[in-house]
Amino acid sequence: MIVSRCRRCGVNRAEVYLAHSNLSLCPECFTLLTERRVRHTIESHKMISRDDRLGVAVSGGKDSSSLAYILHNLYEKLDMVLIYVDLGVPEYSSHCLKKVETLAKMLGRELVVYSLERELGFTIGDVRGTIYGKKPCSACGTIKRYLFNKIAYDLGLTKIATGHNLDDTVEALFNFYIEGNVKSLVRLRPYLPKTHPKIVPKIKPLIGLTDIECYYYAEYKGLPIRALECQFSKGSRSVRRKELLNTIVEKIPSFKHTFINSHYKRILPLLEQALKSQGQGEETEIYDCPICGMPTSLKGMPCHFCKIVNMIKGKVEVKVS
Ligand code: Q46
Ligand code: ZN
Repeated sequence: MIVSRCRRCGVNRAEVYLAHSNLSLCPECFTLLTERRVRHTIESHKMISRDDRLGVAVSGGKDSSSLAYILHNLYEKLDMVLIYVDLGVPEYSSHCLKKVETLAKMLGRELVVYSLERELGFTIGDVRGTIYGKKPCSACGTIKRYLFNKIAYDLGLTKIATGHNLDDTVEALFNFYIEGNVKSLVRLRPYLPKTHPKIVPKIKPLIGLTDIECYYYAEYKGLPIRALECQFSKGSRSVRRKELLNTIVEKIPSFKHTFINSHYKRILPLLEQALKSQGQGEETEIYDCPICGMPTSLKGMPCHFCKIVNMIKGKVEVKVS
């Protein structure tokens, strides 16, 4: 029997094959290299500084759990809290909560839990039946983005780290290219700096790691990760797009890496220039939401979050925070 040895240490048995770089690695070398790659992403984009107070958005999934674990190990002295938004999805949300509680204990880090039901009196399932139709996912994205920012702002945190990885980013870019959504293509970045006093900068340290790399990392480190999927994720467009992109990777292993590199190095600078020459730079006007006071691009109107809350108010009785 031929046992392939790890290409890095040459001693241990290789268990992980990274097709994009044609590397076979043992678990130890794989986890070490993964951490180095994340550190490289963080340093090359100057994502974290010593005096940061970091919020890590956790969901109980492989990506955000790996992210919290890697950040904890790389920056042990950094002030860091985990933030979990409980969406009230039956069975799933309480299952995920247990996983993030275990993770927080394992790391000895504080966990802040925000329950939609407790704080606002509704669950994500109540979004169905409004203009969002049967799938609450796009409203869910808006709600989570708003709440992570609001919670971090209220806690005085200086940055929010999310577990968006390479697969998530390529899927989103692919979608924006198809839609011709130039503004979103320009806005989707590994590091979103502060553009308003109430907007907390966002960082994506896992942007260079694939889904499968995050999965292996979490497995090898024995991290508590959820075994259930959200009931609303079935058949979602983003899942179907990811499946489609994976069929390309079967034929061209480096496809996602090449795609993201071409976008950030070659295409993005041209798109930025084009927008500027049309007088549509990245800076959009920001206004205060008349309901919650948080920043919004909508002049004289409630922000997207408050709009969703108002919509649900028509269906169920909602506590006004
Ligand atoms: S949690 Fe929310 Fe996902 Fe559930 S409702 Fe859809 S977006 S599927 S990451
Ligand atoms: Zn608002």
